[in-house]
Amino acid sequence: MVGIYVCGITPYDATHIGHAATYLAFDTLIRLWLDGGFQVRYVQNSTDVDDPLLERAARDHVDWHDLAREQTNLFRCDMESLGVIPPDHYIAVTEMMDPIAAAVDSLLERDIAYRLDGDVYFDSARASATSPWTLGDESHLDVATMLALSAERGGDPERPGKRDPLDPLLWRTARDGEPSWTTVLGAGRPGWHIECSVIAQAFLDIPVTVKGGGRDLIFPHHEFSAGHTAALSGKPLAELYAHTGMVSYRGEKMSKSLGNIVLVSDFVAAGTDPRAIRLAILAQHYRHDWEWTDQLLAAAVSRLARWENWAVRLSSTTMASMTVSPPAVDSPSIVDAIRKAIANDLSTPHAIALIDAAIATGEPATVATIDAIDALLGIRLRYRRV
Ligand code: 5CA
Ligand code: ZN
Repeated sequence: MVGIYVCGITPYDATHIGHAATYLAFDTLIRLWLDGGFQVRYVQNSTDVDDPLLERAARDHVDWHDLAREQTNLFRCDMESLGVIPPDHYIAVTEMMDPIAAAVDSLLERDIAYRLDGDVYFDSARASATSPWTLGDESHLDVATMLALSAERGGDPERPGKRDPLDPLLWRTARDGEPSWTTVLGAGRPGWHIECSVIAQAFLDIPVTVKGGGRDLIFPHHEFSAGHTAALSGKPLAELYAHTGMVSYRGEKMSKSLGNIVLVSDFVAAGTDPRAIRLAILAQHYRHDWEWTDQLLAAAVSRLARWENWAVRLSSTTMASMTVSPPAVDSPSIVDAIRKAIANDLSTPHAIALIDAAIATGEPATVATIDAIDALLGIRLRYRRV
C-alpha cells in the first residue's frame, strides 16, 4: 500500500492550468503505481476557509460558503473532464475543526505552542528540540530566505511578541466579521499548515509515501506541515516530498492573486476536447517551470487528432482476437518503453515522443498500446473495428 497526500486548492478562481498541471503530475504517479500493481490511498484537502478566500468573497460581495462550494464543484468537474483519478478522501478544512483544535490543544499542553493575544503559534525552536523535525529539514533554506518567503506566503514574521518571527499561526481567535468555530480552544479558525498535517494523519498512515504540491508550497507550507506532524506524532510526515514546477502565463507565475489565469473550464466551455488540454500539459515535464501558450494547446489538438486517426486504424486482426480473448499484449516493446519513460521521473514528454515515433513508422495501432496510453497517460483514444 502506498499513501499519497496532495495539497488541494483554495477554492476560488479554480481551476487554472497551473493547478491542473500539478494534479496531472500526481495523477501520472498514481497511474504508474496502479499499473505496477500497488494499492494506492490518495488524500487531498480543500482549504475552504482561509484569508485569500474570505478576501475574494468580500471583494465580490458573495457569501464565502457559496464561493467555496461553487468553486469546489467546478474544480471537481474540471478534474473529471481532464480524466484525473479522484482522491479516496477529499476533505474540506471546515469538516475538520474539532480534530484540528484538539491537535493544537495538545501542542499547547506540551508547550510546543503558545498563545499570543488569543491566537496560537507553533514554537519552532521547541519542536526542533523535541521532535524528529528541525526547522529547515524539508526546505533546506537559510533563515533570510525563510523570512522573505514567510512574509510573501501568508506568514506574519513582523508580528511583535512571537518567540521566533518564523513561527507559524496554528489557530486564529475569532475576529468580528470573520467565520469562526467553537472548539476546545474557544472560538476561532485554524492556521494553514495544521490543516494538512491533521488531515494527512487522520486519513493516511504516517509517514505517507509521498506528500505533493507545487514548489510554491516548499516553504513555509510543507516545512511546517512536517514540523506540526512530527511534533504531534513523533514521526516524519512523509517519506518524500515531490514538487511540481510553476506554470506561468504572460511572463509571470499563473496565479489567482495576479489574475493572469487561464481556466480549464473556459476551454471546455468553448468546445476544446479536454484530452487535448491534458496532452498539452503532459507534454511538459512536471518538475520544470514552463509557460502556457495558445500554441501548446494547438499542438496538442493536432497531436490528439493524429493519435486518434492512428487508433481508428487499429488492425482488424487485433480486433478479431479481442472477440475471443482479452486484449492481446501484442506490442510489449512500445508499452514497456512508455512505462519506463514514465517511471523515469514521470517523463510524460518522453512517453509522448515514443508514441509519436511509433505512429510515424506507419505501423498500425494495437490494443495493448491504446490501453497503455489510457492507463498511464489518461488519454482514452476512440477506436473501432475496421
Ligand atoms: N490550499 C493550498 C494548499 S494546502 C493551496 O496552495 N491552494 S492553491 O489553490 O493556491 O494551489 C493548489 C495547488 O496548485 C498547490 O499544490 C499549488 O502549489 C499548485 N499551484 C498553484 N499555482 C500554480 C502554478 N502556477 N503552477 C503550478 N502549480 C500551481
Ligand atoms: Zn496543504
